[in-house]
Amino acid sequence: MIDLGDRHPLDEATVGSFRARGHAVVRGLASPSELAELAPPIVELGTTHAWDTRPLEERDTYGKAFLQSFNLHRADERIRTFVFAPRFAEVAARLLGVQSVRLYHDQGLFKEPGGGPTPWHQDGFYWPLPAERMVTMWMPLVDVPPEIGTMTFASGSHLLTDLRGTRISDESQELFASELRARGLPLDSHGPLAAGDATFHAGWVVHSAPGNPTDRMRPVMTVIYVDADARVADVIRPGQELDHEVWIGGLAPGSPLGDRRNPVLWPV
Ligand SMILES: O=C(O)CCC(=O)C(=O)O
Repeated sequence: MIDLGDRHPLDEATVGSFRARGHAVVRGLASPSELAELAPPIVELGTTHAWDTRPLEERDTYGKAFLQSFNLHRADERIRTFVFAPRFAEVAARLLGVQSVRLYHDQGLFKEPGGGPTPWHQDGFYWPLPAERMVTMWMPLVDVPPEIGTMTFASGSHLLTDLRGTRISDESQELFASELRARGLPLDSHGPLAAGDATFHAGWVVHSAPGNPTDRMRPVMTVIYVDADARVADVIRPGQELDHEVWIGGLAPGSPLGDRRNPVLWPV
């Protein structure tokens, strides 16, 4: 029985890179034998539980970027093992520099054959929480060669915090592209990733991903972590209402998070 309960070595350079650039890669975070057991249910439910399964050509830019499925850990014990992995959560806590992290939510992000690019955006736009205390783990479940496309990050953009962008769309692409050009921030990616490698990105880092011109699906599983002591934002902004309701149960502004929806994943 796989439990992913051990600690993964993390060097200071990786932590330093995350803090300075807003993203880092952690190679070999899950092993091939672990993924052989845990990835199949994610790959299956990531498509059958996707919220928008209309044909690609009927979807907007956001919808074309990926099949998106939420909180799959509730549907399958093996996916729960993956999402609740102390090994992954401990890395998230160390990168954030906090004692303890909770689950915000998980999501499958499957870029389909012929799927479109993921426009530039900041995740924090959607989150009714302090995004500077949040991090996403993004783990491909198959090897991801350059032509399928991993993410590109505007290094250091997380330090600018809220750039007052907009939801993921053609508009966010244009807005951030010109903002990044004006600021001259370096654009970095981590090259090809193997199944079980993971990138971690900060809640305010501006990021994007190219489209998938191949005939292969790009199944990626993500887990979003939040500092366990973080409180609900004082103001729930337009664009955050859905997340506020669905992921934290509409808790009042300024409230601490609860264990039922947002369980502590580290320490166990
Ligand atoms: O998977 C992608 O294409 C983009 C993922 C992303 O934007 C995220 O995880 O915040």
